[in-house]
Amino acid sequence: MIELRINDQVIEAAEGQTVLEAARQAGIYIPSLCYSPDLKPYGGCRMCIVEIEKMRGLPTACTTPVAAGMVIRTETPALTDARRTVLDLLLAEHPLDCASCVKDGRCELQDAAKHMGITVSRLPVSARIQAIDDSNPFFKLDRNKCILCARCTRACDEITGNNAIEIVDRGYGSKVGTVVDRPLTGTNCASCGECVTQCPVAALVPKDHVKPDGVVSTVCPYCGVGCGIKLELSGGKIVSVSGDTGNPSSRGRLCVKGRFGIKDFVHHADRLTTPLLKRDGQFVESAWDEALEYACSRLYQFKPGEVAVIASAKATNEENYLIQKFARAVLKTNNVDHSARLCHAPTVAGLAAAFGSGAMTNSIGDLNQSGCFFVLGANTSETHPVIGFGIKQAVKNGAKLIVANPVRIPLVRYADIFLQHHPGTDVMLLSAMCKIIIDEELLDRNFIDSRTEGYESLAKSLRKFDLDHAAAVTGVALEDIRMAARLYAGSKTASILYAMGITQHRHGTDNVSSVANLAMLTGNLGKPGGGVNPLRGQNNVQGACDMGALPDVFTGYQKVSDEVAKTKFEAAWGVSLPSEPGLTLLEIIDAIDRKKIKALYVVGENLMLSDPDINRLKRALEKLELLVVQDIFMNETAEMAHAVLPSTTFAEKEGTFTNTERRVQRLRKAVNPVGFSKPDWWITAQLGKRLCGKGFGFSGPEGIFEEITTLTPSYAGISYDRLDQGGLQWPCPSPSHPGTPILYVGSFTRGKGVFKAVKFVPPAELPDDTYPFILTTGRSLYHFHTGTMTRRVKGLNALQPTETLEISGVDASNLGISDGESVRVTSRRGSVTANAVVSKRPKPGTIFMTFHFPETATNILTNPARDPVAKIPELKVAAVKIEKV
Ligand SMILES: Nc1nc2c(c(=O)[nH]1)N[C@H]1C(S)=C(S)[C@@H](COP(=O)(O)OP(=O)(O)OC[C@H]3O[C@@H](n4cnc5c(=O)[nH]c(N)nc54)[C@H](O)[C@@H]3O)O[C@H]1N2
Ligand SMILES: Nc1nc2c(c(=O)[nH]1)N[C@H]1C(S)=C(S)[C@@H](COP(=O)(O)OP(=O)(O)OC[C@H]3O[C@@H](n4cnc5c(=O)[nH]c(N)nc54)[C@H](O)[C@@H]3O)O[C@H]1N2
Ligand code: SF4
Ligand code: SF4
Ligand code: SF4
Ligand SMILES: [Mo]
Repeated sequence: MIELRINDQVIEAAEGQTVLEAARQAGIYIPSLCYSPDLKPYGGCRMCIVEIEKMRGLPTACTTPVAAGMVIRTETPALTDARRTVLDLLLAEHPLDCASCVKDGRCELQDAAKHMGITVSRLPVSARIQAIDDSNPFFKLDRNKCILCARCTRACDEITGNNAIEIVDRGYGSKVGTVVDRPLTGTNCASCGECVTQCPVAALVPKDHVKPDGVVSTVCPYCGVGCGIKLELSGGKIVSVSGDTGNPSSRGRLCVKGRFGIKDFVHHADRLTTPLLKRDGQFVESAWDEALEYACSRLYQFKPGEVAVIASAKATNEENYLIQKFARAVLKTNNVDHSARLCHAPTVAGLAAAFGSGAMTNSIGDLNQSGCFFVLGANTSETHPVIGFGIKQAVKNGAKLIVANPVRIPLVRYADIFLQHHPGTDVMLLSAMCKIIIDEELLDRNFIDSRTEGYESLAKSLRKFDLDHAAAVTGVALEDIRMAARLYAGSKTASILYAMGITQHRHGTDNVSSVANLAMLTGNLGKPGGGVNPLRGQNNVQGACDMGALPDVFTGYQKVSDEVAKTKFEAAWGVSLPSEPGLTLLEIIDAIDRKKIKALYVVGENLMLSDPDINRLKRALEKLELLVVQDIFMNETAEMAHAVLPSTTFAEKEGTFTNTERRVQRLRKAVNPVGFSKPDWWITAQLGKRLCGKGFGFSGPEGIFEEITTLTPSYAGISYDRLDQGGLQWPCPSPSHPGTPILYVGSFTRGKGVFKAVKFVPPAELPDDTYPFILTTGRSLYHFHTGTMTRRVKGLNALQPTETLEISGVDASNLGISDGESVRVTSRRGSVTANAVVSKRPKPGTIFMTFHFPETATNILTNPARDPVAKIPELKVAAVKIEKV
């Protein structure tokens, strides 16, 4: 700390701070307009000028670093005069209708004018009127109110990396512009609203602003980034959302879904408000007591092997803990699984084999220390947008980027190398990279010798590996693979980020092993900026796995087949437990189809749209004697249920989520439950109490969390009290442990990391004469999975109203299909109809669809062929034909 003097007041400041920051910290107001703590100093508006002894002129406080002994004055006649001139110019162009402006009371121009006692400009007021851009459904750009501070354009550049807007033209004509003056929605604007947050005036404002009367800090319910959000409330309802700058994972950043996609679904009229029981094919409303009694009396009739439970990656840790406890302790079955099976099951299996545990090794915050990113099978800027911001920033600051994806995703714009390989050929691609690294001796000998085992078997397996064959199979030029290998291995630190393009294959576990091989060969583990980073998908899929909502493990991946673990849980729960691992999600469906499993309890998962081969799934579910679904909406799965139990959303409950970087974070209740809906933990506890009597007498999530920590070594040191100070990353074994931002520093969970020789297995279906195209599936920025939440958000529907089948220009013209035309896609399992979009994104021969639209149920087409280890289905490759309709 250093001392300086501002207006005769001695203040302390940290070295590296600017004069403006030091003054603000000491409570001294210096008017400013272009300054934002989130952006690089700019010195553009010249409102924050100060006088500094021994310095010439009037330097801007926002660009001047503090120095020991500085003597600064912030209010002198010269300063007032210069600021007045700036304000005169701005106010001459700015309508002075403060009283009717949505920014009244929160406007930095108003603050500055008030501070100076100014209400009108001394200059003639301009009569210029500029058109308003209200193309975006969530916010509008009114250039009449713009003061050209460039905070929005800098945010779009420095924070999001999107560069959808910039200040164009100079002098009087300068304005916030877009590419060829298009409306914002016609640009690559991602509707994240970071620009809106930055605007100091009312030039960029949300369209439906309501002044909040309260605010609650919690966590975004969409993806695994786990951004901190502030729910802003009025009259007991959410009216807006802002980013929580104190959250270490997101530091205030949000994407469109977190910022604008919440209130509409939470307060939607379609929310389930009361339990429903099916009578003569129709749902009738029922009281909780009756519905719970029905579910329990029916569940009671089945033997342990005849029931299964699906937990929810959308629900809290506490809820998932209770769900698996209910399955194991009450129903006496390990048949409990959840959507992680469709998602990162190969990660859990493959990384556990290589390292001893399977989770993201590094933290979101250390990505900026990476010299090179290898993003494969992940569309980060659309599916983990706030992590995408970080990658784009790092690349702008000099980091290298390799993208491997059959589809030209938005990140490719920033990539040094783009490998557009055929779907399902990642083992070939990664093996080729490993081979090149070994042959060219680009490996980290030291790391291999001291920290790993099995290198020889990998090296041996690659000795005869044919690189030209790999190029042919992947469809990528060998030179490009070579460049990628050299770039990745040649960087001081390199970070692999991967997701569903790697896992959702019948060889998903092999893919993950190959990724682990590559990272170990180059010593990219256990250090900042490195790592193997599986980006976990759902808001709490990491937590649902940690809580043992899986058929083979209790909490913290303690095996159900391990006598010691079983005995521990039996003692804690006071019951005897089954030791045979249960069935996985698709095995449960198989067993239902064979009428072996007769009753299913589904919490927060919409199987009827998210599982592969829906036609067959539907036939299976129709055979169930009992289907109980617990959800916030009547989804396609709930339609088939005998009983539907209404639960509350994240905004109506307490608990914890664990995000992709293993950070356990607190949720806080912001609004009251709608109707008679109840939090999932309460519902499951009621079922447990009625069926078993003991072990479910919790009065709230905190008590459940305490039980979790006593049974789960990696969570043992975490408590609600500690979480109130900010999230903690597991492993956190004791109350004084600070949590673990980077895994495997010094050693792996299993001691040494182990290489695995991997053999290439092609996808289960390859194109042939009847089904000549490969369908690959995934996500778009604006919708989430089966759409129950985002399809109920008006603005998100406006941005993406329907399914789009993306097809390359070559394929479209061969088939005579034009842009926007309706086509029928058929696989061996069924057909759907969708609108074709002729697109530069997919590789010729490959088409891309999402699975966000019930009216176009893409999973009718997908292949249930599954990975022998992780049992994940091949959602990323199905052979299809396309016909005009
Ligand atoms: N907007 C939005 N965000 C989400 C979600 C959402 O539904 N919507 N869901 C969340 C969840 S649960 C998850 S799991 C994540 C998923 O996040 P991602 O995995 O990033 O998303 P996907 O679109 O499923 O697939 C990623 C990419 O894999 C590519 N791909 C297809 N086949 C192959 C292949 O064979 N090899 C390689 N290397 N790539 C291939 C696809 O072209 C696609 O770009 O997103 C999370 N975030
Ligand atoms: N073709 C294809 N299929 C895929 C994928 C793919 O890439 N391609 N990806 C797969 C992947 S990675 C995933 S993760 C799955 C996702 O599959 P699902 O998990 O089935 O998809 P969601 O639509 O997220 O369903 C979550 C359900 O939880 C409900 N919900 C939300 N909050 C709560 C809550 O607090 N409590 C309760 N009880 N319910 C709640 C929602 O209304 C919704 O019905 O899809 C898989 N399916
Ligand atoms: S909403 Fe986001 S992407 Fe669009 S202009 Fe603003 S900052 Fe840029
Ligand atoms: S729109 Fe707002 S943030 Fe952007 S330049 Fe104008 S005043 Fe500044
Ligand atoms: S990046 Fe994910 S967690 Fe963050 S706001 Fe967007 S959807 Fe929510
Ligand atoms: Mo997922």
